[in-house]
Amino acid sequence: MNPPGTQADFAALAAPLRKLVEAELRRLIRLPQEPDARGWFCPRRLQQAMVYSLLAGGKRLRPLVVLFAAQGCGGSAEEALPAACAVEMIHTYSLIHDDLPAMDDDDLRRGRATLHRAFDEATAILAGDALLTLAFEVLTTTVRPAPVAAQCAAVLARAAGACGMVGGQADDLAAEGQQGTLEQLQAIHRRKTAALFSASAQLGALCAGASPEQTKLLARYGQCLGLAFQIRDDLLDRHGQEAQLGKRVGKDDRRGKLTYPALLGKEASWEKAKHWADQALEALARSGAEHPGLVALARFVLERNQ
Ligand code: GRG
Repeated sequence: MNPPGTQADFAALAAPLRKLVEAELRRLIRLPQEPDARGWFCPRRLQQAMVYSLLAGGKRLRPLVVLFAAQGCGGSAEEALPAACAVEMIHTYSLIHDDLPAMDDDDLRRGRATLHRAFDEATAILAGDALLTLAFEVLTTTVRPAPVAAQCAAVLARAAGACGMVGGQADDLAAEGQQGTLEQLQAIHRRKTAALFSASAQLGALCAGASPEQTKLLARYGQCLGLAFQIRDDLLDRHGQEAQLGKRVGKDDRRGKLTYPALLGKEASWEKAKHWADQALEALARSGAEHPGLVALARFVLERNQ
């Protein structure tokens, strides 16, 4: 194969791992519907709502980062699979909550009605909460050995929490309608989006027993990849096709969001995205975990139309 760089290369590398992830998510999301010895069970409507969003497609990019990183560090996809699924659960919860009327108030996600539109707002909030907590149940009960599970849980909690994804989202909402700077925008992207990509790469490395140095360089790969990904996302909101993306476009400008195209225009935004993809590849090369899937992903995030 040529150096992995085209969308076709990425699709070929991703397909078997996506299949693994889909099957495992399908298994993990089946929660008890009948009371156990303590009388605990998951209400049917809540279960349906969780399934509706988690199994609605999605590119599964973050789980792929986990699995490619694990393989790149000499581990197996199977041992990193619970971590990959945990990351996807957190990502899905964030999308459900992001779509709520109190936040972006969206009606379309992954090509279908957003969860609060298909069910109701309270159910959407609870399904998001339940996916967030299920992610940590999966990590702490399935990743082995237990010290690695604890490390993974700490990395993921920090990335998804108040100083990471949730904090980035808070600042993103606060910046609406404001005249922001490039520094502010980058600080938002680092936390809102890139932190979870960075955690994904770290989790893969941790599950494969990588050295602290290799784990750190993969964390940097994920962070840079996430920054490139979010700039492309900003560009797609302005220039992309709703049918391909499965979500509404043009929302950022309507809401007065602080975005790269709003601040820098199309060409300079594209250059920034390319810069971060190059930085990702540089960190990856230094890590010695140059899995072709991780290389291909750095191009995919720049060229994607969905
Ligand atoms: C805690 C109340 C509460 C809310 C949390 C943290 C948060 C809300 C939202 C996260 C912010 C967010 C949605 C960032 C955007 C990242 C992004 C561009 C997501 C889309 O990712 P894709 O394209 O989606 O990978 P698919 O559907 O393919 O998985």
